Amino acid sequence: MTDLSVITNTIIAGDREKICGLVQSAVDQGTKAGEILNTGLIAGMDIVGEKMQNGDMFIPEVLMSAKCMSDAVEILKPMLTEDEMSSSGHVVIGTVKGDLHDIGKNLVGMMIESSGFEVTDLGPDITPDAFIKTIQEKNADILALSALLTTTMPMMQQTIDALVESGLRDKVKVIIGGAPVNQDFADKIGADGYAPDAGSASKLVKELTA
Ligand code: B12
Repeated sequence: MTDLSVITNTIIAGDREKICGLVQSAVDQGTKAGEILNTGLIAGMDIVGEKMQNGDMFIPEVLMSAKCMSDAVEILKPMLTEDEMSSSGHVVIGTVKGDLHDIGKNLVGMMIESSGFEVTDLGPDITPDAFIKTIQEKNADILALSALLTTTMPMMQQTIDALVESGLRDKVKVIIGGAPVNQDFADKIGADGYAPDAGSASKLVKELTA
């Protein structure tokens, strides 16, 4: 039987050369795809998230781990049953209108996806209407908004206001992040949560959907 802690450690190390071979050999030895995913891979990304939060891992390393995770999931996908594939919830993420910064938002999306959620990433410069349309289409549980400019922070408020007007506010939790925003601002605009980095963002999403 494969020792899944080796897969967990390879995810943490972000070793893309090794991960696919290890996952394939676990499959060949009869380990169930769902077990490899949960006990090996997701467990690794959970630790990556904690390490990022504590300042023990930095963005380039986290990106390598997230890429490792995607490679491994590609191998497992055809073998996962519908039940094992079922996600913990659907997250719509984007950078608000007027703001083209997307590096941090991409990382947050990858971390959330790696922890077992379905993610629809709309990209940067997204209007409130586009967010609302996608939330309806995907029946999303969480809306994650990013802003990197002080001038686009008010667009987060406008997006939440539009959500209230559309009647969807009670159906979806809103989280925000980005360098100029903080917990006080999140409280002020009526968001449900704020996280300072991608590791804590995926933890926050889990808490809000628990
Ligand atoms: C890269 C960059 C750009 C690139 C963006 C490329 C891209 N594809 O993203 C380009 C060159 C396009 C750019 C343009 C501009 N930029 Co710029 N840019 C930066 C820079 C150097 C890095 C940003 C970054 O990617 N950081 C790395 C990521 C990983 O960190 P992060 O974004 O903070 O994300 C983390 C957290 O904040 C959090 N997070 C982020 N989003 C979310 C969302 C949720 C839901 C959660 C929970 C958490 C979360 O998790 C992330 C991962 O841990 C910053 C300076 C800086 N050091 O931050 C300036 C900076 C943000 N830019 C700035 C400015 C002024 C501009 C321009 C106006 C410049 C100009 N005069 O044209 C334009 C604006 C264009 C526009 N309309 O958006 C200013 C903003 C000042 C302010 N307070 O408003 C900064 C701070 C530079 C400065 N010191 O002046 N920029």
